[in-house]
Amino acid sequence: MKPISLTRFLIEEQHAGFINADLRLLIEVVARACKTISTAISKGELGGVLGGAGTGNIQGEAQQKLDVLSNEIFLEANEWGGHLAGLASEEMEHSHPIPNAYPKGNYLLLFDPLDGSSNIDVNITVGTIFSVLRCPDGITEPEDEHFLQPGSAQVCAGYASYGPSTMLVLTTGRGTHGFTLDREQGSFVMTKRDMKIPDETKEFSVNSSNQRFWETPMQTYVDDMLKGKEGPRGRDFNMRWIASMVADVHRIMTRGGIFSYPLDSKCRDKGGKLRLMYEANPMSFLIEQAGGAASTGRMRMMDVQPTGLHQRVPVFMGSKTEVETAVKYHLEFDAKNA
Ligand code: AHM
Ligand code: MG
Repeated sequence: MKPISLTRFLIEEQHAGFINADLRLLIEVVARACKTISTAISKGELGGVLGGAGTGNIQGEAQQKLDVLSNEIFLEANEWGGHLAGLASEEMEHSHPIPNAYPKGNYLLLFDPLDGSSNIDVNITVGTIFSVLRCPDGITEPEDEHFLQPGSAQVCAGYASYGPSTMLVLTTGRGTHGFTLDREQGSFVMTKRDMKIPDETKEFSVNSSNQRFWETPMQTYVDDMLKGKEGPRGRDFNMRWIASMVADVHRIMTRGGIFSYPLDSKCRDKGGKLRLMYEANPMSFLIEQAGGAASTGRMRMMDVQPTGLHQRVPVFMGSKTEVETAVKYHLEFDAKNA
């Protein structure tokens, strides 16, 4: 079958009644913004976009020039199209309602414009993550509280992975599909329809330099994997950690595995390291739609009722059986220590 473009895929989804014209436009605009970010990243040092911006975001993290630039690209691209009521980003303390000068739509867009920022300056894959929610009925000027909907309310989620090739991976609730950027044509082309994550895996992804800070059940879970064939898991495991969630999740989306950023004593007060609304939830939606599972270690990620725009959570996602195993370690520990 001849590969189809993202545009054709979306138009066909619209004609079949699965998405409406506004959501189609929204996804097209997001894809265009990702292309612009991809172009900036691919220029590397020549584009003058590497290095620190000299500013910090609300979460106390030093911003890179590309964090700031990608955030501006997303805001600029999405403000005027008439498909959104508001936006929220990792890089902005509060949500951003669409200015009155522009037409307004019914969707809310949340995004991490440049995920894996620590990898920018070393030419390793980074990404953009986004999540789309409906604006509650009757609200024309959404505030932070209107974004606080569980992941199960998402109507669309996706990420762009800026690696050796740029990919856009997308779900609107009917499977997860991958598109590769054809730079000569300037368009995303479907290269993976209906991605499926293998249920079982022998590969885990975690920053094990944090091991001594983890909770006991996480320590036991990883110890048991490291014991390999001779241990309780009865098989050898491999480990990968890119420190770009998009790149690690994309590998898992392609060949299976479990990605984890667990609770540890350094981030316990904050609830975890990764952010629920624009990192964990959109990735969970994509993973579940590809047959995988996503959990906090104690409950389904997409059932978490959010309490803050920048809320953090522990994360376990990927191959279904492996995520269930990780959750079992946590729940059994909790039951014994109740
Ligand atoms: P960022 O959004 O500020 O880039 O932070 C999120 C990133 C994830 O992409 C990645 O999985 C994690 O932070 C890496 O953390 P660490 O440096 O602790 O390994
Ligand atoms: Mg991030």
